[in-house]
Amino acid sequence: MAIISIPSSPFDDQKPGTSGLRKKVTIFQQEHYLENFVQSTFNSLGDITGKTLVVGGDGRFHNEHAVQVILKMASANGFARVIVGQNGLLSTPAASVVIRKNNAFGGIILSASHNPAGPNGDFGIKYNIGNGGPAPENITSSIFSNTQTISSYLTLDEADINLNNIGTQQLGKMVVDIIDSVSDYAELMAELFDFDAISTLLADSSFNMCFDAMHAITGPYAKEILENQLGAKPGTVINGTPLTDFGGGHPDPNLTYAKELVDVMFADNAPTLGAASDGDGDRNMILGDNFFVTPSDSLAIMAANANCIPAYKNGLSGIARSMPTSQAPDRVAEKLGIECHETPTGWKFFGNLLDAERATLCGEESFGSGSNHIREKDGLWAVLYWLNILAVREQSIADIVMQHWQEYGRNYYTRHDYEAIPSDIAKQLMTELEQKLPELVGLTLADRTVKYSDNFSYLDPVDHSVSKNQGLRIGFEDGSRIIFRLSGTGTEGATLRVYIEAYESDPDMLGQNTQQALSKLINLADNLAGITTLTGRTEPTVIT
Ligand code: VG1
Ligand code: CO
Repeated sequence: MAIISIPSSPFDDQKPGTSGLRKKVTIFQQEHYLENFVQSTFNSLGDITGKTLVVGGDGRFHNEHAVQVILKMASANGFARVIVGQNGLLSTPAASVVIRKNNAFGGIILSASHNPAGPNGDFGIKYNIGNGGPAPENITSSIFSNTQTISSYLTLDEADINLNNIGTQQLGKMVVDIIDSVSDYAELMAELFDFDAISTLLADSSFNMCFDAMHAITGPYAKEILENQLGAKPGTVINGTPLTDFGGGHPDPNLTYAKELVDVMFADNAPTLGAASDGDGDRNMILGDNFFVTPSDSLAIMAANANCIPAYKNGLSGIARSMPTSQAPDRVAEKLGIECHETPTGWKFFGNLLDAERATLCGEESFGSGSNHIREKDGLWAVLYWLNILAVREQSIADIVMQHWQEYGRNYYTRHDYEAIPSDIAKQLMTELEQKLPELVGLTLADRTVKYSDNFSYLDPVDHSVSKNQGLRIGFEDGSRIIFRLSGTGTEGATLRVYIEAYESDPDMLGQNTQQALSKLINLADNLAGITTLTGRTEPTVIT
């Protein structure tokens, strides 16, 4: 049993993005590539001797190999204990639960989330800190600088351990605890929600539900909680067995990629509730019978109905949303008289607000919502939240949403993604647009007056750190907005995201088709940024 130091040299492409380092599997398979990133992470954490680390991933191709590599390196670097999900599996929210429950020093999560998997797909790795949330920018920048100077890493000259056996094993001087991947998470859900009321709802013969796990990590969690514990009909969870290539699909719960579920929910005699989660279990899509709930509306409605949920019925301290998320939650915060925060994209920016109890609920337009129960977004949690609302209100999802619009007005909202455009063209588009921004203020465009146009910069109210270049915004006097960002999770060329929002309070105008209601702003976005001219694309790859 020897600790060995392996000489290595830097890779120049290990800068963490919105949520850790994501690359093609083939990139991760290069000799020393994963090891360099793991050692650079450990080197960024100060003294780790004697500490506890949590490790797990979404089960995609390369997951198990990566877990074995990390275990040996953790032992060689001095960790005293590593807690691992059985077979190396932990959904992202479950990893956050396990870190918090065990007061671990931190955790490593292996996932490329909603990106496709398999030998030709993507892989990813990220570090979470002791509060259970994604490492903040000071740590991710330090990891990146360490990757640029690394010259060796530490590991053990040892055989792989058996990840299937729940219980304790020894690896060098380090203890490895293999735990059930689901039970800690399921226990926490039972504390937050009214499981009795949800069970009664699910037992009602007129209530049907379909949950699409998209062949990814949420399957075992959803089957245990929805079917075994809450008594949902067997078969409620579809595509519930995790596969290393996610069945060849794109595990992104939206109207385009969750097609099987969408077909079920937009048919005659559709179930009352449809839901899906992503590759690593932190996203959610909520559908009613022939009805789609926009994620931004979902956050607003969850906040407005917090009184239905045991864990939140005593009130919310605040709501936080990412900048491109629609302003629908702001109206609820205003009515509740609570704080409302606008952060850059990515869950890492919510951690400080949650820790300081300045936000209870958080959300992003990208099908993510969560609360102070952990420090990650949480797909199944959101589904249970909606189930709990339905159990209390005994109305259809469409009725609940439409009633919300009647009360607060409707924020029409859409996101247009242009995937895999050449990186230099994407950069040119953003640079030219940014140069134009100062001239736009005061102009009348698409029948609206431009109030501000800038590159969003965030001042964290808790630690006063500043994050610049978080997206180009054009805001109008009437509250409408157009936002442009480049994705920080894609692995092929660049992905341009255009977010468009307009507020409508006229009760007769609440039932329009979203794309039609926003058509003038959509055209304006194309004209201002020259999307068609520069990219040659006449329509987005994905519309959500
Ligand atoms: C996307 C989403 C962002 C989300 C991130 C990670 O980032 O827009 O809201 O936090 O993915 O989600 P980007 O930089 O590609 O826009 V997940 O489910 O990958 O952990
Ligand atoms: Co995810």
